[in-house]
Amino acid sequence: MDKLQRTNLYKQAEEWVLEAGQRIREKIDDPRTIQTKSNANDLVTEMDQQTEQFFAEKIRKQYPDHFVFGEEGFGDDITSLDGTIWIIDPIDGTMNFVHQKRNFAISVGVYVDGVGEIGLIYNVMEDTIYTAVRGEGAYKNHHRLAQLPKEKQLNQSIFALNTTWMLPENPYISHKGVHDFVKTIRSTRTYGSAALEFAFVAEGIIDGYLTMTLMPWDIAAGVVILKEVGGVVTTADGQDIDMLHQTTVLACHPELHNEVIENFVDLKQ
Ligand code: 2AM
Ligand code: CA
Repeated sequence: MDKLQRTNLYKQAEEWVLEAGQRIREKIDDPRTIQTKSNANDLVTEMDQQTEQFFAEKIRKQYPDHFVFGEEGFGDDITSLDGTIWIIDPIDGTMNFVHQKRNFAISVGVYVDGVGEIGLIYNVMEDTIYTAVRGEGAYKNHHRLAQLPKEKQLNQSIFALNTTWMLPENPYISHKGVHDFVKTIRSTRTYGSAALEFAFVAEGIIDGYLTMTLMPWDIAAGVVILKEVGGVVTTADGQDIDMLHQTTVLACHPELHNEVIENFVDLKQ
């Protein structure tokens, strides 16, 4: 994909993301149909489904050779990253959408043969859009985001961290490691939308995000955006991210990455 194709695709993707967001805002106070998926706290609403359908229909009509990889199942059955794939979370932070009617995002990443080319994260109720095209920097509301600062110390850092990773019985990460980590860093935040947590690392208002169970659609856009400002994204133990399956994630300032993995991340499996 050349630069012009990337730019045109980005413009189209942004138009659809903004339109989808507008539709959600218009219906934000409508009665909701709330169902659960993998567990009682894994929520989905008719709005998640309608929004993913909106994208799937637009993409299939305009780009019949592209694939759709989405959370709610209206996309294709994706088993490889070959070709052009739109990796879509129609509402990232569904629990926030349901309980708070804010603090959720539309997340769209476009990958070509496994390379993240375009990322868009739209904080719908705040009407704030984070965007990036590979190699051309990252933007918030079309203003270029600064590169992450050259130096950063862990004891002056804020990390996004879901508080459930602090529970001793969590099946993913050793309690001692997380405990020591939380005591070492300056503070933690939990926003409840992985996409927004990535966007905030890219914006430099938090310094990292450590989490254990994300899906490709939660992170596809965020990876593209964060890399453009010099951030590093791997699994929690420093491996390359697998954009087809559930994964752990450490997304952070490059100065902190090794230190976090070596001193604090002790995975249970
Ligand atoms: P979602 O709202 O799209 O489900 C909350 O900490 C973050 O984790 C949100 O981005 C949420 O995405 C994601 N998340 C919640 N439950 C998840 C699950 N079972 N698998 C993968 N991601 C999940
Ligand atoms: Ca979702």
